[in-house]
Amino acid sequence: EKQRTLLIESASRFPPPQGVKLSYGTSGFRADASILSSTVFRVGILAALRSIKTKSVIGLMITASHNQVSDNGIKIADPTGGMLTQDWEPFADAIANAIDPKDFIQLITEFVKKEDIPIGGVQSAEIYLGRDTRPSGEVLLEAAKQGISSVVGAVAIDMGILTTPQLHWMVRRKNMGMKVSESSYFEQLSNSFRCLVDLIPKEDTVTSKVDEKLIVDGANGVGGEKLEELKKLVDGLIIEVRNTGKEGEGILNERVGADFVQKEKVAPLGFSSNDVGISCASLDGDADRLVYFHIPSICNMKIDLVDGDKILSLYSLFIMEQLRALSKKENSGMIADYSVKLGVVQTAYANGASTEYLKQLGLDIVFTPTGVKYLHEKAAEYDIGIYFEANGHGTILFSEHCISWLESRTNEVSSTSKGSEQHKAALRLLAISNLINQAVGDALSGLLLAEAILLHKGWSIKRWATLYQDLPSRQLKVKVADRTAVTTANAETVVVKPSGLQEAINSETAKFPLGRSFIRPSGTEDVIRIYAEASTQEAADTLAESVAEHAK
Ligand code: 16G
Ligand code: ZN
Repeated sequence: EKQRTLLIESASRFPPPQGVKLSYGTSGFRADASILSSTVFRVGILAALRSIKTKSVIGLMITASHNQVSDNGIKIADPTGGMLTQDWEPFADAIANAIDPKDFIQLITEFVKKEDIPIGGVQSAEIYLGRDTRPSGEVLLEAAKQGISSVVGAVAIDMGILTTPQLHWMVRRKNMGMKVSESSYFEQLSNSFRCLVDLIPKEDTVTSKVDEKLIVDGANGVGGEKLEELKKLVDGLIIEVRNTGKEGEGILNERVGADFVQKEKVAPLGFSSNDVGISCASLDGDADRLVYFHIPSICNMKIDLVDGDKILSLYSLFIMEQLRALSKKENSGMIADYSVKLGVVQTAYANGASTEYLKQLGLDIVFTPTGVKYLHEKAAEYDIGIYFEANGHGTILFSEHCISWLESRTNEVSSTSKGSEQHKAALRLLAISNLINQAVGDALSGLLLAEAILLHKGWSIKRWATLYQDLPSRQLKVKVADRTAVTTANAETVVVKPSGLQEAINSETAKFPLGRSFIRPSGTEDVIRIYAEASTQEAADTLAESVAEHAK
């Protein structure tokens, strides 16, 4: 009863917006910040319930990632640090859209009963709050806090301004019983990076010139400022951060950031012909995406893009090399007694040339629909699962079994095999598991891993970019009244509804050598997205346009 009064009272301070329908989607709730207070308040309540139910810390991140600065959003981190379990999404949608306060209270009452959540019992709730640098973040933070404190026994802990992956990392770590702070995050990343660098064979002759420095575009968001912190702890890398979002440097995500760079294939603002040939990287607004690029010529600002697919390829190659070293018999007699199941997860957006390359490496490749929750879940089925979206979101997951096996490999070595290639390979894989964020894709840890591998291999970004040649591709979107009219199957590669559309796409695609095209409803805006690739840019453009005509 006390709980009920508390909810009614606080809910009245956050009236929901009229005439908008919100959906939790692939990236939580996202909208213009001015209409989000009630949603964030309600998600605060949901997070408290989730925390009581799971007896764990839950995370709430206030961010709209690569969206324009006037937008904001909110996303839940589950106990493992991953995305909110999909069975709670309908409840999130329902409470966000309940206009009448009575309906709202009733939805909560019913859900609490159905899920058997012991509110007001011994189980308290703890929620970690993070936000990016958006000016609307503070007001929304307050709304989240009020939502949380309207559930009896729930406590909000403000972790301050963070990248999305930092918050997910903290939630995961806390629930593993470890101490949590931002400095422990930076320490873990920089220590494991150093470990990888120390394991680089000294005698190896460097075949090509390694890049002297890396310039990073921070999208004028939270990532740049965090990278400035992190780089102080990292020896052996020269990193120059641009678009840090400091006064006068530019606007969040406006012609900057990983999303812009990957979609437009041009250099972000703040880069000029002085940067030709230098290794560059771009983060998105909340630093959970990473792409690399270099500017090949002073004539224009077109870039040679190293996207998520190529980052995935670099990681895969390096991990395969380590696994191969581990399974080699050496004099020590130490042999791999278990074969590590390595898998790669991509989406339909993966460039066809990347998939071809990975196949040639002999890798097991699977496809899922777009959205981190799908890729992550699939990757978790392997001993080592690597997933990436072409847009630069991805990470590497290590199973517990694999980690303990690697640990035993490194511990039980006799003096003769210490320093052996096998021993080093196991140490490298362990360092990777510590460096790369196990909760979610993380641009900062991803960047340190890419840099460590490049140093190890003595590769420049130009060398990396030539691993394979991307097929020319084109992305378009068409605005539609109802994007749910289109449904797809087979990891979004086949249109199911409306009927006949897939046949039309097939006949367009057949006209072009190496042609491939698919359409899907966006999970984040009211559009249908079109992707096409073919052997030439003109062909990819034409294919995309003709498929778009059918989608209208
Ligand atoms: C969100 C997803 C991202 C996906 C993108 C697609 C998460 C954390 N983020 O940003 O993975 O690539 O949506 O957007 O899942 P779209 O559906 O509008 O094409
Ligand atoms: Zn993001």
